[in-house]
Amino acid sequence: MAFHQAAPSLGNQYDSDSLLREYLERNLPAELLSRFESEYRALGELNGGELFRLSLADLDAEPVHTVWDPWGNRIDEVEVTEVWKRAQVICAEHGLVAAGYDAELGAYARVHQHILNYVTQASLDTYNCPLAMTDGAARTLLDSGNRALIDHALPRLLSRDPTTMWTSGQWMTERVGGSDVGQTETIARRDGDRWRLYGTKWFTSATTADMALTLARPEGNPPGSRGLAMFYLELRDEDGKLQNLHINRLKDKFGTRKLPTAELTLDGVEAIPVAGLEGGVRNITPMLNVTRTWNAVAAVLGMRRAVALTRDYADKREAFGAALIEKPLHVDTMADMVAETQGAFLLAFRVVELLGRIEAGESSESEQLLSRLLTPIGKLTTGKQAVAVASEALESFGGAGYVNDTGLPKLLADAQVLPIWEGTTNVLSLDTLRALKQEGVWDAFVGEIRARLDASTDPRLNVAVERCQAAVRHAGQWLEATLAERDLVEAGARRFAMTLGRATELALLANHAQWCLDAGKGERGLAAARRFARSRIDLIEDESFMDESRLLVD
Ligand code: MFK
Repeated sequence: MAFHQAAPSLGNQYDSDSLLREYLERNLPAELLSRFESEYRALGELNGGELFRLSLADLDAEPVHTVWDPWGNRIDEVEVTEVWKRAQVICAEHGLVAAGYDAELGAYARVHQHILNYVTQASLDTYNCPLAMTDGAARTLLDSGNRALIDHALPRLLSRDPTTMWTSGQWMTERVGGSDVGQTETIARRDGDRWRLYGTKWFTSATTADMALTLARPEGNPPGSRGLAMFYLELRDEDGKLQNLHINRLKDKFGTRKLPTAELTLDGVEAIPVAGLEGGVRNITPMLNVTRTWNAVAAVLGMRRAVALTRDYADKREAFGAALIEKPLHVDTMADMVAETQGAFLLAFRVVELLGRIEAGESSESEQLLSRLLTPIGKLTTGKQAVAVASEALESFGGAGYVNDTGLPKLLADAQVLPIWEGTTNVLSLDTLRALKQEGVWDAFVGEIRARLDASTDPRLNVAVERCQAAVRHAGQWLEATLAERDLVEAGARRFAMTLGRATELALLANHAQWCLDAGKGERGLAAARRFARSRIDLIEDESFMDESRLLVD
């Protein structure tokens, strides 16, 4: 009989994740872990089993936009896929958004929420996008202090009942401005005591939302981001019809194809100013910081999925007389993927921890400053790692990794959005510099690194400690020397931000390795820290190197 290769499969995505379980034992109070562990395990089972199979069976399905009904009425209905219908129920019932606001969990609400996220989403076809935006909208409304909107929308956004839970969109991108949001052309016009919006939104996720936060310029306001206001709107009227809003088309994207991202025309849609009639970009930044945190966790859960599939296949696939797992070169390649994934995990969850502590009112000033810096750094660093690890995972399957109906190319296509949306790597590198303008941010960062390295005392961790210290020292010197030189600091911003990101991951890995050694968890953490230490941490180059950039591109 002809040979047929067994496909990769997954087990329980909670039980098989030793880093996750170590992290929880270390960071979640025992009482909370024992309360939630069975839920994590059940979701991990669903994720690696039934939902994984469903997502493969549903691979070709895509959202369908129906513009007209049979009688010529414009309806703009969007039918989502089976996985998304299932995801709506699972995510509401398990409180994927609500858990982050569970006051009873105090500073741990965000960690609990993002563990739920991490153990479910890899099989849910980018349903984390509407969850992230819903969470961001809840945070932004709360921060705005707009009592009427909070009372009206929050119970719906935080509902655990799939029949009543709302999701929110985040409509910021226009034809003129994806990164440079200040160019927004949408106009807000008074209509009696109401406001109506007129304009086109070029990328909007997800069109199935119930409400959205968006930016528009009240007529007569000055240009630029300060002249924008943040508006709240509901997409449908009481009869469920889109109100003065057209879906022009769904985007034909490289990845995240289950996510109905649309171009919209706002043709007088009624909207409510959330927090005054200016300062819209500043007012919407809580949303950006929440969704950037989700982005970092999305990167990590995607990397974890890529590694899990690669690892399973290494047992099943034989070449040159043995299973791939017996091949030293394959093992070396996979070990790099694992070390990158573990570093990214610890950075993403550090960002999550800080968010939870701040929101619970339990953070120090230094933690608040650190959070402002690590949020963009976490997003930009993990986004790039996710693409690299997904690409390596595809290669580990040889030709099968390049064949669409194996479901494997989707890993890469879906990862590729992570460094793009919610701020590209370069925009977030500039945001890192913006964050560092605030006094005390650099000291907070250095303090975090020092504390992690001081606790990493095993001599086998010296390589990690020394390389991390050297990278942070170099980054500090570079910042001091170039901060006054606008072009130079901008040119080096990505190298600088990535260096901070990789150095933070290394410090967290070393610290985690030490904990594992002390807690009798073995030497896997040690191996991850030592391997990561040997990758490039310090990416900063000198002025003459940077000067040659233009020579190359002209
Ligand atoms: C699965 C996980 C994720 C799923 C979600 C996917 C949803 C996808 C939908 C989207 O992709 S939505 C589009 C996302 N778009 C962006 O992320 C925009 C990227 N561009 C930026 O982030 C720019 O840096 C920015 C638009 C913010 C620049 O705006 P400005 O107005 O030209 O810059 P400016 O003047 O420095 O900042 C305005 C104010 O905001 C300043 O405060 P003040 O007015 O008090 O001076 C800044 O300090 C403040 N600010 C900017 N970024 C901030 C911030 N404050 C806190 N945190 C930040 N990150």
